[in-house]
Amino acid sequence: MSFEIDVITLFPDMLDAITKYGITSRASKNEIFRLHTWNPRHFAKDNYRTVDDSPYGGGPGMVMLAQPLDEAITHARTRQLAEGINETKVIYLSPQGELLNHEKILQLSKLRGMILLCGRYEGIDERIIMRQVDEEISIGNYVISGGELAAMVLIDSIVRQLPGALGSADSASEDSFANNLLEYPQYTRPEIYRGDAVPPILLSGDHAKINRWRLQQSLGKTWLKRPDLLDLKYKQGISKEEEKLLEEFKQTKNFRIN
Ligand code: 4FV
Repeated sequence: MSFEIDVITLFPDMLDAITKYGITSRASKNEIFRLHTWNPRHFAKDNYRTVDDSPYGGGPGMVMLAQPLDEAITHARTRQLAEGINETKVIYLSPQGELLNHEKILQLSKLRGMILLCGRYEGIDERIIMRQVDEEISIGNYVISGGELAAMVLIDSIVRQLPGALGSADSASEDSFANNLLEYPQYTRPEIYRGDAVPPILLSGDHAKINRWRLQQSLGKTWLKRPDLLDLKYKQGISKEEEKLLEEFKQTKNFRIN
């Protein structure tokens, strides 16, 4: 059963970045998910196939017209229903949306399908949000030129959670945000690079010690770089072992700092 994704966009070719490259391309070829795009311009009524107009009340820029979007979304719903998906979600990517995070991605990955609405210009007619949109999601508190890049961030992060999408080789990084810790440092050949050596513990073959070191590094890096995540970690619950490892790390750090 494929995860069905329909994307409403004026630039369908942008989605090639998902279907033609890397892990998402392989998952698409293996039908772990299926992507369909709908261009609102194909539903525009006039000869110029107009999809935007100036905002009522004045102001800069243009706003996307309701009708072409409404029809594109309706066609996407019809396709998903034909695939047996009765419960789809229409998600509008916008700066007004809920900030995307790992928890949200896990929740959405449990759906059977979703319809992603990509805005352009200043945004879309509010009546489409009222009539058709179930959720608004933002990838960050900044403005980009269109919803397509945000939609692809969402698709990529969800597809990685789908069974069979990740081969064993590329599974590790999943757990980091799963337990609110940053990833441990990674090293590969050569052992010495321009005078910098790989931490000897990683060459020891002692996997218990290596995992302990990696956990300590994840805790330490999170303490240094993302104390906000560490707060979530404490709320989620931190083990005695983890507390001890972090204290040890802080000692070495403080020792080095002073
Ligand atoms: C955005 C974000 C975003 C707003 C106007 C597209 C732009 C333009 N989408 N997370 N941040 N969208 O900036 O999702 O239409």
